Amino acid sequence: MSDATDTHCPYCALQCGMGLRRTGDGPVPVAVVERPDFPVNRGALCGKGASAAAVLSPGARLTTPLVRVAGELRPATWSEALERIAGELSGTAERYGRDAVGVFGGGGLTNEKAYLLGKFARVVLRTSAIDYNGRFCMSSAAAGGIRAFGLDRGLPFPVADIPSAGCVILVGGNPAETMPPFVRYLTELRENGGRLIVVDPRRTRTAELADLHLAPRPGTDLALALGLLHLVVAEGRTDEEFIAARTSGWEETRAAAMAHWPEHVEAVTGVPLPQLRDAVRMFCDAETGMVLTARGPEQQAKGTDTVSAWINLCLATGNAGRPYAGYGCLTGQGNGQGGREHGQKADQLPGYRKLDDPAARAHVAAVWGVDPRSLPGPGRSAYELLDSLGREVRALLLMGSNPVVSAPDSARIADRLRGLDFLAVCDVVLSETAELADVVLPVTQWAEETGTMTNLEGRVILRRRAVDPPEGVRSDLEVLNGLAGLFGHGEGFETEPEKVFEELRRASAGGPADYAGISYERIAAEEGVHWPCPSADHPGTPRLFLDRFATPDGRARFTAVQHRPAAEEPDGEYPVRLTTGRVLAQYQSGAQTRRVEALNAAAPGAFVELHPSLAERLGVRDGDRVAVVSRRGRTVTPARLTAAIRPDTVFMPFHWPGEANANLHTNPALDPVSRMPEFKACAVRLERA
Ligand SMILES: Nc1nc2c(c(=O)[nH]1)N[C@H]1C(S)=C(S)[C@@H](COP(=O)(O)OP(=O)(O)OC[C@H]3O[C@@H](n4cnc5c(=O)[nH]c(N)nc54)[C@H](O)[C@@H]3O)O[C@H]1N2
Ligand SMILES: Nc1nc2c(c(=O)[nH]1)N[C@H]1C(S)=C(S)[C@@H](COP(=O)(O)OP(=O)(O)OC[C@H]3O[C@@H](n4cnc5c(=O)[nH]c(N)nc54)[C@H](O)[C@@H]3O)O[C@H]1N2
Ligand code: SF4
Ligand SMILES: [Mo]
Repeated sequence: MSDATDTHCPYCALQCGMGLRRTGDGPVPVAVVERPDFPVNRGALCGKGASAAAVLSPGARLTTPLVRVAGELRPATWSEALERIAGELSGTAERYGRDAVGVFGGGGLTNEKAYLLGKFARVVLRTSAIDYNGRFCMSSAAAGGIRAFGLDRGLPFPVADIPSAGCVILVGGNPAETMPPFVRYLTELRENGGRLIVVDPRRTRTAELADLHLAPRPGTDLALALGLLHLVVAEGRTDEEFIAARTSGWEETRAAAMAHWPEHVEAVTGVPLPQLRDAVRMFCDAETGMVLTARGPEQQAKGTDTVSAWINLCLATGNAGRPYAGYGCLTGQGNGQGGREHGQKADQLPGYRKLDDPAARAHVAAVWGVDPRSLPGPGRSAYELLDSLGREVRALLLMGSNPVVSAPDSARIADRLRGLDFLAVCDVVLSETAELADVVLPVTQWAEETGTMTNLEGRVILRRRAVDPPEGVRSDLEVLNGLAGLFGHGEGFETEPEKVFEELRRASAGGPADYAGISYERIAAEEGVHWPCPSADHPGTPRLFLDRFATPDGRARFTAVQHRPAAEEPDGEYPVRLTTGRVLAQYQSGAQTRRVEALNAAAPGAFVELHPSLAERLGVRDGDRVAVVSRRGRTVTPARLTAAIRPDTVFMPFHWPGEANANLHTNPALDPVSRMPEFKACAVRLERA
């Protein structure tokens, strides 16, 4: 037995198991140690997880509330800070109406926090203006999944199933940098004789592992998937028995794909026709196939249709609803999955219920002890909420996001935040968004508190408190309890995570994401429990859809989709495509990881990645500072030359604020269904700086 506390990483959706051992009285109170028994990562951690304890040190984090006085953030007591927030939020509601008070959450929050934040918005503030950063993450996959299967769970199978598939197509994901311990499932797949196809405009470290790498232009995945489906039909490789028995809508989808000629697809995507044919053969020759999407195809203004097109390919080839086959999305944030199930999304109630469904409202209102008619209706999506700040929404409570760095068209959003009458931010560090706040509340972090997270497999896991938080810091649950109390709602806002979870179980009971049978004890005993799990004697559901899909008739639905260009295509003035994403050693807006020395040494700052042939035309050498100019902004960063990227495309990571922030360029064109912004495709011009 080790003396370490079993818990999980504070960062991404793999939620790697790790141990925390107390180290005594140094500035960092615990050391991260291996936890080889946890099945998902089997002991492996990436550098971010291994160094996560550094953010616990007092030098890195906030330890006292801050209140803006005469233009400056100054230390304050908890009661001053909480009273100021409650006073401003209620004053705003009185002056402008309840919907003028907004709430913005995060997919990194535990299930308990996400649940209580949604309840706070609906029961205490009674505002419809709540959404969260998960909208920027996997919302297109969620929308596509619901449209086809009637249910959205990132992966419908455990990651350990992946090596048993015959062929995996990974579309726009770079787990070698974004989920390193996951890569072993891809290498095991190949060791077992399975094939791997990677679709990415860059030859990433992940693409290096593949049997076949397709490098489309950013924003053309929908055309690519339609082209593959055309070839599947043309070569007679559809699974007619499966289509007849378990799907609906094939004829329209078939017709749409047949109207989509492979030669046209080659021209639109830039992927040579022989490679399209190879991909179809590899996928159809395999006994079972999986398609996994990540942010590449999803973060587009047509992300939902793009996901549907890839799901159509799975359905047409019989690759769904049976073992070692199917469509899945690699969820991103630590609780990207659970965060979208328990009510911080604009249209949602706990258990993945819909806010506009009378039965759902009645069930949740009964658990909350309120009149269903008192619950507000659905509100605006994340970007639309942020864009309304200072106009419709005049005061905002923000918990677990840093939109000054991570929102599309970030200069505009920073202006909107500055235009607010009042901004309160709960964070562990003084993020770029917290710097703009009127009140900043310092909260506990992962090692200092207990709570559940739901990983990319729909596995509900338990993070355990391993150390006491420093003096002066409170948990998000305590913050919500304190604020609710000031609004006269002393009851119903528990501060004990397990009590909140018990209430969440009841609120989710009978909903699509049913947690009723999951308890802290079971999670500990079983290394996590997969939802849906409706009762204590139910084993949980690692694999979905084996008997039926979650649609009313049990059949998976095809959706006929058409390709369309990116919202902003290159032209004479802005001739180059910009796409954005991640590097190994930084996480998201960098609020946490930019405070870790070892990670900054590995990834010290922003850059723009471009092909040597484009660089030559511009007269730019490796390391030169270049200006990237778009319709929305201008950034200056060092050039990084690599033949691994398409010559017509440049790539910027988005982890850094200020003059190099990639989101100064990104286009907030929204997907009509998921309201996802187009992070992965806009048009720019490069100049020597
Ligand atoms: N190191 C690190 N790991 C992380 C995170 C982090 O910030 N840093 N964040 C976590 C979160 S929240 C998320 S959502 C995941 C994201 O995980 P990923 O989706 O793997 O990450 P990205 O880098 O955003 O995008 C993946 C790939 O999409 C490619 N791409 C760009 N445009 C297109 C396109 O139009 N089509 C296709 N097919 N591909 C395209 C990029 O070149 C990139 O290699 O990572 C999680 N893990
Ligand atoms: N250009 C471009 N932009 C992107 C993307 C892209 O691919 N390209 N990807 C998008 C995606 S997928 C995502 S998920 C978003 C993420 O972008 P953000 O929402 O900005 O995510 P983080 O940087 O993780 O911000 C989380 C903040 O919450 C704090 N925090 C962490 N844990 C807690 C907690 O328990 N409680 C509280 N109160 N605070 C906490 C952290 O310190 C940090 O300041 O970025 C999006 N933006
Ligand atoms: S892969 Fe994700 S969960 Fe695992 S250690 Fe790295 S950041 Fe943490
Ligand atoms: Mo994400």
